[in-house]
Amino acid sequence: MKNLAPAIFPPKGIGDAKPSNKAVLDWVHEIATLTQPENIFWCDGSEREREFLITESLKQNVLIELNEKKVPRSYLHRSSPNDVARVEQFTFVCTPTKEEAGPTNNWAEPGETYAKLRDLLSGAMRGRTMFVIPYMMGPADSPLTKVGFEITDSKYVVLSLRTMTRMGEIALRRLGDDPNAEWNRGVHSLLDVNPERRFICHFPQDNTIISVGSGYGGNVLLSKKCLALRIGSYLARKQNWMAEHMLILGVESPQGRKHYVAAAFPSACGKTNFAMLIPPAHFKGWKVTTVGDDIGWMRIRDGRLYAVNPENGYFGVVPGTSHKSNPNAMRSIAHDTIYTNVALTDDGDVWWEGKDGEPPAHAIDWRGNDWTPQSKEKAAHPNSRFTTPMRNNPALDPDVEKGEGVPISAIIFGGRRSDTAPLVYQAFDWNHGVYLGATMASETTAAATGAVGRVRRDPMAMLPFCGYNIGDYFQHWLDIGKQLANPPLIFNVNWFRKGADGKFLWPGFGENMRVLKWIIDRCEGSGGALESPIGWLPSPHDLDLAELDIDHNAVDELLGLDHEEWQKEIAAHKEFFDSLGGVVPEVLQKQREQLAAGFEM
Ligand code: OXD
Ligand code: MN
Repeated sequence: MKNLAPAIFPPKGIGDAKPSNKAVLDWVHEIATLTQPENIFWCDGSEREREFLITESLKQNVLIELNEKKVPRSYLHRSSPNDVARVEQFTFVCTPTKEEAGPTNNWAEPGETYAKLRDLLSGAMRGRTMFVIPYMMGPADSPLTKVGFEITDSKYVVLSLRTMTRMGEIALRRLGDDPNAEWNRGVHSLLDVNPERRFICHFPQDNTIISVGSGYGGNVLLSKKCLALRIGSYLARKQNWMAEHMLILGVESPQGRKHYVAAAFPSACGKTNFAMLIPPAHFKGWKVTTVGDDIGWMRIRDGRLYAVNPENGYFGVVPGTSHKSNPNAMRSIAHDTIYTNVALTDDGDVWWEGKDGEPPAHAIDWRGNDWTPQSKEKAAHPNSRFTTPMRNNPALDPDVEKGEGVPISAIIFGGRRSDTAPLVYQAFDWNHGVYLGATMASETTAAATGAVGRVRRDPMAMLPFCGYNIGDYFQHWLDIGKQLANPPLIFNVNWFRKGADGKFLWPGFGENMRVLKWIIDRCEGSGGALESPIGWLPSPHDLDLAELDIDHNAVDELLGLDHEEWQKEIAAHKEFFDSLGGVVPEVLQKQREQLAAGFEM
């Protein structure tokens, strides 16, 4: 086997932050006995450690240094061309019974899967360094915060995790010495980065994740999709909270009134852009701030939902990011960023499709080949990513570290739909909102391997991330609603509707503020709306469209309901529910019947 991650030997004082919790030590010992690493590197998250790992990564070509003047303290990483996205077909939920994993997950029997993974991991770290990374998800003083450990043989994972999580001492302190404390066990090995030996396996009952054969972020930064969502959602149901694939943002009016909103959109549908939105000139004095761009953990407090962002950084899609589409993201990734699979210019800068300015006359593409604007290949992979600390974001919300979280006024669901779904509408109540989430659909993107542009149902944007039976997940949403005296209002948005000419009808990006403003108005009881079979719809004059260059017909189309499209849509809801094989709660089946009846009148 080609040695992909040769061992490194740190100088004294680095790599020796051994935790004292006996349960952790026993587990590390067990994994080391199995994988046979050359040495064990106990990470502490310090600056010295970072410098050492960067130096070693540069030597071993795990990272390429970028031009210090253009992108200070930033690096480029190229993953294997066979390993550039999440692999949903090789992602497993290993619960004792298939029913617990439910109809939307790949299920594998835990005993057999452990045995298979043990075989694959046996001796897998020979000649390599095994890193043990303690990390914490959530603010230091939040009751929702969780501790995890990731064992990995990838320096890229260590360096990325120190951006994406609160890593090192802080996590060890939070865990303490109680051998029965709750913590997540994560094991990752690159193996030989072979798609045939690539498995991302979750054992919710054991709070354990084992990921092998990949070096791509979504498969290997186990804090993120694996812990914060798949295992997180399982724990959330058990412990009566919610782990959701949601951005969280704050909106403050010129008068200083502030609301927080959480929004679930499928992967690569603009969550980061929405979370960092800059209101257009017309909304002078309005401010949008970011709590999180991908994951929200929410709990009930005083009859309301309060949310924290468990992450510490952003792992966002690069292509299309520009000063026009997302100035705050551009500022965030201007320094201290790890880029994965973008193009490298001759002067050591990074480039991608959709970046401001002219393409460079020559670059090295994401695969490491020469590239010119005449090349047929893309310079950056469509799912190329940035890993950047949230503190780089100029619009970071001041309450991002608040342990109690931020109170959520509205939940927004959304997808990428060329037709059918209007720009925005509001659910009649919580249960109807759960139905909107449960029947969400979106055209697929490059965030996962497979066909792009196919409409698929993606309930609450959690299809690839719900760690248990989706029917129980829907029921959990309904049960949470019953406990909320002041539930958030629920909305559905679609920035992506197209006209007959195939062009987007809505300008999107900063202009989405106009939709957000209507949502906030509704939360404050002031915005107008018309009752329709699908929910409360704004009429054109309910939206503030002043100073927006948009055709009246386009607005009518954006807010219109096409009966034929909706008949098809409702039939698709039924087909989807039927495909889940009887797990959908009766309340949601009733919602569908009511919706269908609305179109028969
Ligand atoms: C992500 C994803 O990386 O959803 O956030 O795929
Ligand atoms: Mn995501």
